[in-house]
Amino acid sequence: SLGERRAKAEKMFGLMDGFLKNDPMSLQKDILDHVEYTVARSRFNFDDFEAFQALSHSVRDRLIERWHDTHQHFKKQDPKRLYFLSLEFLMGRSLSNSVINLGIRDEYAEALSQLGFEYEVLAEQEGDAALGNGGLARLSACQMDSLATLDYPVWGYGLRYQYGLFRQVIVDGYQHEQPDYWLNFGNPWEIERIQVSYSVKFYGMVEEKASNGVKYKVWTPGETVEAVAYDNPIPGYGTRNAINLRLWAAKPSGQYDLESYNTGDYINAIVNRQKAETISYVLYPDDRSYQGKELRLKQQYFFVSASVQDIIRRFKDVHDNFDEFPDKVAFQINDTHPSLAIVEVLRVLIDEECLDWGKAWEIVCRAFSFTTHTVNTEGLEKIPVDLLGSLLPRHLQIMYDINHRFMEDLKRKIGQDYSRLERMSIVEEGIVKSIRMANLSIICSHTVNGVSRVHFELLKTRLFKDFYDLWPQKFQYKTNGVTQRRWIVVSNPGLCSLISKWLGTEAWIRNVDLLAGLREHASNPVLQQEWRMTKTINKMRLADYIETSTGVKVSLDAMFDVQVKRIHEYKRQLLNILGIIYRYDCIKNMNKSDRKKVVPRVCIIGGKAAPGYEVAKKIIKLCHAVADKVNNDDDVGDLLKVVFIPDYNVSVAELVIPGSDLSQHISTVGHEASGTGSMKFLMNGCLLLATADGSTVEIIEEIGVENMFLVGTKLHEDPQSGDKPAPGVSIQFIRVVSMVRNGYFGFKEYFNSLCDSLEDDKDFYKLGADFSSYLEAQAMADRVFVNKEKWTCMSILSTAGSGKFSSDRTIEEYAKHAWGIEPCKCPF
Ligand code: GPV
Repeated sequence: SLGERRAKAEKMFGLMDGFLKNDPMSLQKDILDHVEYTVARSRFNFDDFEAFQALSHSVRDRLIERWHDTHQHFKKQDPKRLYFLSLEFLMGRSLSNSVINLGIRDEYAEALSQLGFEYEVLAEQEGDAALGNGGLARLSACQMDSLATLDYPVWGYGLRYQYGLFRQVIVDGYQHEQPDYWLNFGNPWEIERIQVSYSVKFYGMVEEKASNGVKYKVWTPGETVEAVAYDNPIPGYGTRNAINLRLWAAKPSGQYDLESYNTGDYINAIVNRQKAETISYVLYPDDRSYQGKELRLKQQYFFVSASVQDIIRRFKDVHDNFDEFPDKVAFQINDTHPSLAIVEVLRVLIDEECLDWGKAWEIVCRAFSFTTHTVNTEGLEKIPVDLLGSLLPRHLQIMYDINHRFMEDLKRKIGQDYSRLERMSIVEEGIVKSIRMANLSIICSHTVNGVSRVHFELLKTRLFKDFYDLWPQKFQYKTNGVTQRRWIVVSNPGLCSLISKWLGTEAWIRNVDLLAGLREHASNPVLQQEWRMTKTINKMRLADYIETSTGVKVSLDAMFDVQVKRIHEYKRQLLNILGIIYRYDCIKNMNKSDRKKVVPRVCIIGGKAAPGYEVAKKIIKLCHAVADKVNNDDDVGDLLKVVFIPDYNVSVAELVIPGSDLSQHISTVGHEASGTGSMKFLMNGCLLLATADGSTVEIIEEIGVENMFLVGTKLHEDPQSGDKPAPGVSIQFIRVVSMVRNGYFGFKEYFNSLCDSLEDDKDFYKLGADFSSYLEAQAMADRVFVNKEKWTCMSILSTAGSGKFSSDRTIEEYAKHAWGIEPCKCPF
């Protein structure tokens, strides 16, 4: 029997004395075994890539061991679990993160060096897992790291795209997109679970039937696709816990369409069947723009349906009714992308589990928590009713049912205020009748979360005011955070040991508030000296990378001034470039002795533009046009260099952030929900030049405005809010724009529309209004940079004040105030 076999297995396991061993000798043996049996190379002859593969497999074994134990433990304890649903996870590389979280980096490094390999060289062999676009997707990845580290019983769910975010290639200064077929060389970090699979239904029709006078709905699908699970262990730091990120891949269904086989067209029948796989092929690269594409909706439902089936199956393994469901299951939906999960749970409970509406509704409303990441209505997802009705006919009915009940209820509460009723409806009437996924998510969730304090204020007063007035208790915010494990320990080992040395402990890696202890040493010349040394080493690495990726040689004495993030008009990379043009123009107009006083700069910009976002692509081209002119001007030399780093991604960020002196976060006030890049720079002791937007407002509170360079008006003085007219546009602004317009950097026609968008009345993102203040902040940065003691002190205080911006803090807040989950720590 199964019981007997288990008892026997346990006894044998006892004899094998437990876990894999982590001393360098055992690690060496493991690596060589994987060279021979997994990679199938000779143990006397293998290259760096093969060594990387074997190394990864040996790490994977250790991950799997912990991951098994963690799941055994969760199963035994049966705590309330969190299910974190996101269509995007930007994980980047896994090797270094894993060995650090497992606490065996040094052991591996030693084992490898005895085999004649260098750990760092092998780590560089790994490609990025780029299953996401930008901030939203990297936030999920940081939060998974914190969830594992803090021992929470969690499952992450997502899609296993075969093509991640496109690779950006620059040709003649223009962006080109290339496919990222990231699975080409295998992926040692996933575990394929062919036996874990579910059927997902699409299209077809819904009929009403009745038995014994009870009416019910039957959905007969027109297409069925199989979802297969790929599990990705996520190790915590300083704990045995390793949680699971389950990603779904589409496979042709096991149910054959006999008809097409019988017609004799065997080949075509196979080809058609195979098309099912396209659902999970490719990540949509347009961050925050929704075009109502059928394939995107299919992806959303595919991932949601498989996840919900898996979650309900797990619940039913130990429960025979749904009374306890909301006490055992918490759903987190990352923006509205997974919000079909709400409707899917309702559908399963009503149509398949035969609960009545009232009971099902109560369960759903207690289970879901929703986080929104946007500040304006254009950022909200809408799905055309026609599309929904054809792909998911039963779900559309349920959405109408929810809306009907909600509208009736609302009328009783607020009376005949039709314009408010219209605004709050799930259904948007108009040329294209659509479903407002945010309204659906708010109505059906117990918690609506913002991602920073000012974002929360905007939600209450603008974006979701109608809903806030109705249900103030639903609205909360948890300021975003990032994980110090990836963004200091993995990517900046020099700073990591320096911090530990001065704090006298490594405890800050799990308890980041301890970084505040650096404050008392901020002016200590010994620490300052070591701090600068660490920065210089990181700048050398970055300078090498810049030279290999762009061909530009940069001076280490220059201030490395960095803006890296997705290219968006509201993020104002254009403001940065206009500032660079101003600086260039100033240098050109100086005499030789004045030039000696210029603080040398390397201006670094990086980021991808959505393939269809024309303006963003022009901004990239302008950056290159300016770089061409400036970098080849002998008058300028090392005083100013401009570089565009191609293909910005997580692993490039890990190199760029530690090596920068200054970083820019200059979105138009009121447009960045939070911003998380700033937090990574802050932790790494880079000074911020930023507008008081999103989470920067909270960063200022933590480090003090005197420790950064603030640009522009504060949010409460925002001219848009009515109390002050916009300040006039400066003469400098007019001059730099006209230089572009007149073809000073070439491509006159091409840049025309960019210049037009900066005209007074069209300058929606207020570049003109903020230009003077931007230049002042930049001038201030120059003045401080030459004062090494002051700059270093500010840098140390930046790191010291970054504690609040750890995703550990964010996750604790979610656990307490939104999810109601407790840690469930696996014994060592
Ligand atoms: I909506 N964000 C993103 O990366 N993609 C999106 O589609 C949407 C939002 C970002 C916000 O722009 C950032 O301000 C925020 O820090 C980040 O999400 C994480 O919350």
